[in-house]
Amino acid sequence: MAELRGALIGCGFFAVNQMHAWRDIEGASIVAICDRGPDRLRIVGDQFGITKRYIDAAELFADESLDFVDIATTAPSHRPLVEMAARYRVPVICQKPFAPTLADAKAMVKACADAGVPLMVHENFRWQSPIQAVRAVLDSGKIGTPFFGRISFRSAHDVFSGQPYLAKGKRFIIEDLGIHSLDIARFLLGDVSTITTRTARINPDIAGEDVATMLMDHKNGATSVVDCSYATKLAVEPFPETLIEIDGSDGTIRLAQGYRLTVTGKSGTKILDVSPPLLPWASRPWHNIQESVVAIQQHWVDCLAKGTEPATSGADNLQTFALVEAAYLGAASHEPVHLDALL
Ligand code: NAD
Ligand code: 89Y
Repeated sequence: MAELRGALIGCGFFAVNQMHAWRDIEGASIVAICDRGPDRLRIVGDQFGITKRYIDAAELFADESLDFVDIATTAPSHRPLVEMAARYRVPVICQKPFAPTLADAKAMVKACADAGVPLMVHENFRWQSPIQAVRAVLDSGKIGTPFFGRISFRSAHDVFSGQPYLAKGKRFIIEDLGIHSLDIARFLLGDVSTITTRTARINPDIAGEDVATMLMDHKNGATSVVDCSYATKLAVEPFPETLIEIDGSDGTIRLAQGYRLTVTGKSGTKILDVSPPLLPWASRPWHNIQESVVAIQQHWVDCLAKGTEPATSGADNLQTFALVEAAYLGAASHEPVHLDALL
């Protein structure tokens, strides 16, 4: 099959990982880039040898013949850019958070569905190899039927120096990081019927919440706790590890700090090192996230080749995004929120 021709829109902090990953992936390459900021356009264009550069996404779509577009801008621009891709019938990947609101997210899914255009949200955390290892244990049946889960991300890593906009929004940790943890909870334990949320802001220098604790009822009867914090100072900083506990009818799974996976089943306990590989262009501690970028982008290329729906399609991501919206509603009201009322 001929190599897919892609364009990347948004050449900021995280897009560099996506550009590295596209270089590693077989079957696709980035032929043009776009950023409304000339400096970022030049820096990323020069770093990756891309000569076709656009300041305006409309000109990119009008001039280029593309097999897909990869949107790596922040949320406010996602809806107009995804709808533009749909108008030009160009398959589209969109970074998380998918949109500023659930109403926008639903409109974006509809625009792509109506145009017959594949849409994947770059929801990459579930593609981290330690998380995939947990999923594989569940699939093996070793712990039986899961009835409890805890998905935990607690850190004091300074994320604001690389992503200063995170300090300014009224919404912070649920929309930015918790969205990944909520998606992992869905990936491991299935869709959710009800969520109860408490939040706090510990860091006085930011506008949004930096601590969130969420209790969820999954439709299959399991209960989970999703907790995240950027105000947790630990002896050994775990960023960006997601720690997981799952209890099942026949055993337990523990993904502990240092990528140590302990599985206890009927035949005893096994301890595995599920550390992600350090790719040649990656840097610690981001290598866990960086590897998952390669995995999700390869998944996109495979899905386009086979004509199958990506695991984190726009439609799938509405379920994760609805949890974000429900968490903020519940944090404000101190009441449980039923997901069916939002979807
Ligand atoms: P950033 O601000 O560093 O970069 C965004 C870039 O997009 C900027 O250079 C900006 O000029 C450009 N841009 C914005 N609107 C545009 C438009 N309409 N047309 C062209 N260019 C436009 O942001 P970032 O930190 O790289 O984050 C980008 C997205 O990636 C965010 O949604 C963030 O949540 C997400 N992110 C994801 C992960 C992950 O693991 N999935 C990690 C970090 C960030
Ligand atoms: O933006 C966030 C993400 O998606 O992963 C980690 C992060 O960069 C900071 O919380």
